Amino acid sequence: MDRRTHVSRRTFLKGAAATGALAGVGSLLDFQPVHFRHAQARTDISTEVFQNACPRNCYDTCAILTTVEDGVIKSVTGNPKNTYTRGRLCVKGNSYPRIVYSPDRIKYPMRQKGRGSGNWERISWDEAMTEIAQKILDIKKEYGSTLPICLNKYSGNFNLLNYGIEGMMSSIGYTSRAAGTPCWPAGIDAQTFDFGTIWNNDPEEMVDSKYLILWGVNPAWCAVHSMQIVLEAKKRGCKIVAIDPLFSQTAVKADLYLQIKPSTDGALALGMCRYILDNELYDGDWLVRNAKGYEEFFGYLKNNITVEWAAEKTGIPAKVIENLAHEFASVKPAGIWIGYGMQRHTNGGQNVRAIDALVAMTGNVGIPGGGARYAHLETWGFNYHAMVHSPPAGSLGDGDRLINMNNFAAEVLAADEPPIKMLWIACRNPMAQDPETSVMQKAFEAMDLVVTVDQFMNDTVKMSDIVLPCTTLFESPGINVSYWHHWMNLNEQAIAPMYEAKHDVEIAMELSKKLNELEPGSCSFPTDLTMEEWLANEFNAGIYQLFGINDWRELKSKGPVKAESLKVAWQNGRFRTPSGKYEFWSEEAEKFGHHPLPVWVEEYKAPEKYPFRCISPHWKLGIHSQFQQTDWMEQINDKPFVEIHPNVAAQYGIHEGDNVKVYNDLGYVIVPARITTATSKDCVVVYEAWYKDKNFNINYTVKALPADMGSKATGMPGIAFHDNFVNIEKV
Ligand SMILES: Nc1nc2c(c(=O)[nH]1)N[C@H]1C(S)=C(S)[C@@H](COP(=O)(O)OP(=O)(O)OC[C@H]3O[C@@H](n4cnc5c(=O)[nH]c(N)nc54)[C@H](O)[C@@H]3O)O[C@H]1N2
Ligand SMILES: Nc1nc2c(c(=O)[nH]1)N[C@H]1C(S)=C(S)[C@@H](COP(=O)(O)OP(=O)(O)OC[C@H]3O[C@@H](n4cnc5c(=O)[nH]c(N)nc54)[C@H](O)[C@@H]3O)O[C@H]1N2
Ligand SMILES: [Mo]
Repeated sequence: MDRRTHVSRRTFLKGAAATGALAGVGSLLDFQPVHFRHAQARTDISTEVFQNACPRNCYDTCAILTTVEDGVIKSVTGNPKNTYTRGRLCVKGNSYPRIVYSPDRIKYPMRQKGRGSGNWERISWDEAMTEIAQKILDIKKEYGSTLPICLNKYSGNFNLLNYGIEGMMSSIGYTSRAAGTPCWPAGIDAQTFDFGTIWNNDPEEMVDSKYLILWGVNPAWCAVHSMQIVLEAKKRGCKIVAIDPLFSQTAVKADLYLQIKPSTDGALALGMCRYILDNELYDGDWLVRNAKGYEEFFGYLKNNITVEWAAEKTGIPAKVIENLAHEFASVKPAGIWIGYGMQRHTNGGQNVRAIDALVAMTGNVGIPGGGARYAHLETWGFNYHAMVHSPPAGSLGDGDRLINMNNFAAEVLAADEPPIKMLWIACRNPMAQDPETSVMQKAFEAMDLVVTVDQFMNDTVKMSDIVLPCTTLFESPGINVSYWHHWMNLNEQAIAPMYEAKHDVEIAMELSKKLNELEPGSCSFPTDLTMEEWLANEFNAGIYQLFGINDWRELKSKGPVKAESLKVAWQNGRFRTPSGKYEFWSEEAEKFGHHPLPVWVEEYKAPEKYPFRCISPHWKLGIHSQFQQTDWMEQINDKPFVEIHPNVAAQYGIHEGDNVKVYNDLGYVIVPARITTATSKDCVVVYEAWYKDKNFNINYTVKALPADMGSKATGMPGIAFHDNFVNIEKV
């Protein structure tokens, strides 16, 4: 599921010479880029600073300043004009030059003789385009349809122009599409039932919170700029509580850490609600003015929930739950940041609804410093000109065929009439990031042609027939907004494309040219726009008004701009639910097969054979399969590992560094042990990531188990990555 489609179609969609150049890191203190001595001695150097925008699928979506000397990137740093980025980048961002100038980059189009063989040969762009275009036309002839062609694209690059990949597919006819998202859909549906959509307060005003619960979220690694804000709030007297099964780096910094049993967050929130109800600590005025169905919710609490029960479910003592509820309801503004990690469960959506209820019941919605903060798409109202295209005249069929991204492999294999024969993969690494890797392998093996567009030889590229090299953010222009903060960042082209790399939209234009050359009229994707024209076509009056500009070119001198009017979500009390109120009772939820109220839904339990829950959260030194393979990261982080509690390790005779097999019916990984009390006796932890040249992927053990929610907003349910049960043994 792409971010865009939440906004528009809610129903289903959203040079070689410089290799090895020394690339420095901007000073974190004064924002001045570090220059190298040998460079400073020269007098004929042209130095320019460009604005760039980190396009990763990350809360922080940073504004970057890039110093370029004689066409070579010398340093990157955060852009201080964006007060969220505040002049600093994360460890990954600071390492960007190592991505750009990595000797491992895919440099030109290549064809592999035998998928997975490693037997690659260089081919020209023209050869690549001819082979791909011919295959598309052959498929159309054989099946009378382009449905055997399937696109799988997601979050490798959220530059608005990258939606041109979807546009290219639409331009050849009706195709099969990976729909849904592995990321955040259960929580989106939950908030859609409660509020009508997702919309979080400006994270920069979190400094005004008096009480902040970080619930299943790890900003110390996954949103480092927000962690600064959390710490500033703490300095100003805000109490910080972290709720997580793991003693994360975020939890380390909190005033109070509660180690909750995974997937029982709804029980904790409902237990707190019951205490608040019994002690009349709720905000009755707010409820009367703004809420629908709170009486029914109160009735549910009285009949079904007790604090003692919540203590039993969550493993958190009743007294602690009472104290937490008391404090949360007695201080205003109090806010909760609901993470994406906590909703990757079979009851994840319901648990988010229960937390929303706690925030609403205490009148913390619509106020600065408060809120049930999850995400937003309020700044995403672009034209999607690159994305929205009609199929060529005379195309057969009546629409795209949707393949659940969260069960992609099995659905690709099962697709019939017509079957799926060709995959186009861009901004995605399904061989590493998706569940049931062995089934994914089979799906790839069943194809006639797999084309992957990427920068590095990752697990998916290894299983492709043709790989096409794409530019990094520094080599093509773009525009980026965030699903968390309220800024818009322009991305300028800072250097010429490396080697033979092209932007995905340029690749789409090339393919369109070739298709029309071979069969006139077979592709409707425009072929004559410059990248700046593609960019200009994304803007409209609404976006200009929201960001207070008249033309996107102003960003070149002005720098990043912020949508100030969005600051406090739901302040006007007009919710986007069917009733216009905050809905404790949601008929919309009922329509999607859920209880209309935020109720407790039992968590997925460990089967006897596999007693440990394997949590596979996000890692600080990479974002999914990106960054970790670079030289700087490898120096500080050369191998994956499994975290095991000392008692469990003792029971299994495992010592620090021993190789451990983490396995279940689906598959296994063998990784060294790290023994730590950061995890509980019930959980082991393996961070999801791609390590270069290492046969490692925790998703071999992960089942394509759906989360409870996601279908309303994204067309497909989310995925319960953290309801993964395994056993361990020393090998
Ligand atoms: N460095 C870095 N930054 C990133 C990313 C990355 O890979 N690396 N990924 C980006 C993306 S795509 C996303 S979606 C976000 C993710 O951002 P987060 O949601 O912050 O990250 P996760 O690691 O998925 O999960 C956060 C926490 O949820 C906890 N958790 C798991 N199950 C439960 C549960 O049942 N209850 C509770 N209370 N907690 C639970 C995990 O232990 C983990 O500590 O970060 C973005 N930023
Ligand atoms: N076990 C487990 N698995 C998970 C998760 C988890 O918590 N646990 N988290 C899930 C989540 S939240 C998410 S969001 C997904 C992310 O899954 P993906 O979207 O697949 O994530 P990435 O690895 O960030 O990006 C995929 C590829 O895009 C490439 N790329 C970068 N820029 C460009 C570009 O401009 N063009 C093209 N064509 N390619 C580019 C990168 O090199 C990379 O190989 O993973 C999910 N997988
Ligand atoms: Mo994600």
